[in-house]
Amino acid sequence: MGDSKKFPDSFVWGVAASSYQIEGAADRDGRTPSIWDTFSETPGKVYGGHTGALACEHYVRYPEDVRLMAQLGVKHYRFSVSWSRIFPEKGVLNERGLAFYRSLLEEMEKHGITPLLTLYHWDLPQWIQDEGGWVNRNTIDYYLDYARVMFATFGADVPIWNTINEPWCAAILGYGVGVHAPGHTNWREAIVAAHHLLLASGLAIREYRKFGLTGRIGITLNLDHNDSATEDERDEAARRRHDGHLNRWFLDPLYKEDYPEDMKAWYHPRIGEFDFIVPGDMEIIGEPGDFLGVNYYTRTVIREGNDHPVLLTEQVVQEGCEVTDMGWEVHPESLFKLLCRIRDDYADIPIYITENGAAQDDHMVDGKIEDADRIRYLQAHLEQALRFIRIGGNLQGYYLWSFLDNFEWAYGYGKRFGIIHVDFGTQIRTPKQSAYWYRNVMLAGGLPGSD
Ligand code: GBH
Repeated sequence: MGDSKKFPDSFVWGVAASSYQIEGAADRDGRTPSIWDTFSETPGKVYGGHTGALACEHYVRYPEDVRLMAQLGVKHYRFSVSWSRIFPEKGVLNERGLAFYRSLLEEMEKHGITPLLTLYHWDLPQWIQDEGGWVNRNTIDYYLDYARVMFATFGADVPIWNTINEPWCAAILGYGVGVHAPGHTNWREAIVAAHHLLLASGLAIREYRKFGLTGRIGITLNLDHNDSATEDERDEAARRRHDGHLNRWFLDPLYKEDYPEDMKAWYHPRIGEFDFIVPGDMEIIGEPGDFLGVNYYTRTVIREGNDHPVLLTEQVVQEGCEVTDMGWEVHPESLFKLLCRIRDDYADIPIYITENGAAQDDHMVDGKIEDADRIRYLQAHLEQALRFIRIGGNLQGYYLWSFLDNFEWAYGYGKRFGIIHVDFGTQIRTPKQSAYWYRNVMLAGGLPGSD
């Protein structure tokens, strides 16, 4: 491998996962149900009736998993904590929950793997949902109690923290579209929940600062680059609404301390007053984090239509565009455009790509688990990441989604994102060809091939 596609020496190469998607052990050591247990146990909500009750059994197999990471040369691991292991009931702190994450961190430390800890990756304790979940402003206080315990317990051992993973998914898919837990379909609830999630993140950043720790903390957003299906002004307006609800509704408050005016005007007749915004809130949301986490998977092409009842938009897949097993367009250049936009329209802040990857069903070829499409996807996206770095972009790391095949939310075990194959019958882990490819990339600190 030549040196021509090398990343900076300080670049963080990692893999990512989340608690509910891999841990299993749903009722071990005092854990109580999260909204994802409830949701996945509700008939008709998740493909095949799958649940995360067993998942990858990472809760007991974590030593093997961490060893496997180390064998592949992984130096950074982004994982999340199951909140209902820590606070299984109101006001009850569960030491056995903390003990699990202590053991996991010790195992990682032994193998020289640096953690990025996500506090919230969608598995809200059910007891909090019973009080209204993210629609109820009190949930922020419960979240801060939890965050403080985590900072106090693991602050010294964890150098990078994520407050919230993808508030758009948690709020919009959970409370507005209903395809994620808790499965509500009320757009006002969705927008209120989004506000509370952003507030919770801002307040957690403030709390973190009080601990006098030397690490970094930031939120992770799921963002896209979007194009209009045609040049028709109505389609272009639809694209702006899509962009407004997904990207600007989250980036504007974080970096401009306000929700976008055009979207407020669109929502107002549909959801009512914005009386859930209390004076002072926007300042808290604008509390600067140390970095922005970006999860990027696909570009979206939008036109006016009736698929989306609130936005009056429709999504199309551009003819001839390659898609992954999720049906999502493979569009690496849009990652570059998105990164440039963050820098140009918002802030020149450090960015970590906290997730990027592809769903692909794999197959055996000559005793190897072949996933050439995934390798091409990863290579192409990392090339665009490098392109951004080369024009001076402040991109500092990349966490590949995902380490293991896992519980893919509403798709259950039907979609595989892992670079490690998991046989969910035997729990046997087998590296796919992409895992060996990524090992070489991490080892070389750059991509194969020359410009
Ligand atoms: C992430 O969310 C999650 O953080 C992670 O847990 C999950 O396993 C992973 O992605 C893979 O799904 O409009 O149909 O073109 C991803 C958020 C939101 C990204 C919807 C793609 C557009 C899909 N996704 N988005 S589509």
